[in-house]
Amino acid sequence: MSGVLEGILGPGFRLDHDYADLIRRGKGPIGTMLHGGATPFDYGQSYAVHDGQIRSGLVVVAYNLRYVNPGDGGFAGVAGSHKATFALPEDWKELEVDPPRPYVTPVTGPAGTAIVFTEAMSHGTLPWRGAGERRTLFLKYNPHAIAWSARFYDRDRYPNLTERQRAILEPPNARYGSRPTKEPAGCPARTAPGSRAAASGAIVYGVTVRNTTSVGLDVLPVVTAKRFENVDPWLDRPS
Ligand SMILES: O=C(O)CCC(=O)C(=O)O
Repeated sequence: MSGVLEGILGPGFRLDHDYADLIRRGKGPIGTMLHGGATPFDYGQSYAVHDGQIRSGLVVVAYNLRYVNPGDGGFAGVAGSHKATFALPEDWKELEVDPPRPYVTPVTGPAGTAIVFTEAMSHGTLPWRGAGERRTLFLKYNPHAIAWSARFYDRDRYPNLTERQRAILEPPNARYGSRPTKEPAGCPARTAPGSRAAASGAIVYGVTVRNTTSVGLDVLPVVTAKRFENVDPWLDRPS
């Protein structure tokens, strides 16, 4: 996963904030309105392609801790809207409607699926109709100099972090060479192969990540799905 994030956010990307959502039925904690979107322009939630390379502001990795089947609801996005130059009309945004919006694509997947999307894409939460609870972990990442959240991680609260994990929790700044909080330059080496996590795929808070679905981060005007058999284990808890 760190390779995917590095490719989009550049070296030195940072974890901006994280939370877990649990939905029993119907609307989730943030309601059912589409939000995000590339227009009006917002540095923190922007999307661009430069020299053939995708660049983005806030990028989300949402881990399904439970199965999300077709018709269950949950995450959905408007494919291609990360490149929109006109704002989505207000009366197109409510997702609790019947029939469903034809321009909204639900993203489903088994427990362990990681959905990667840019906040520059119009997206939201469809009402939950699944058999059990919807349980999702959200980890939201930024380029090194940008913050969405006004609160930063206190790295000293987590004494067993690797250098790599400390670098990812660093507050926003230019990452210039001589700054006082300097971590190893650029992107430090990844966790050595052969670790507990590398042996089993990545373990993220106890979830084995096998499928990664990438939405809105491709250069095609469609929602695409990518599969990664092995993802980097840097998110694993230090043992
Ligand atoms: O999956 C969801 O519930 C939507 C999440 C969302 O809208 C967000 O992370 O901004």
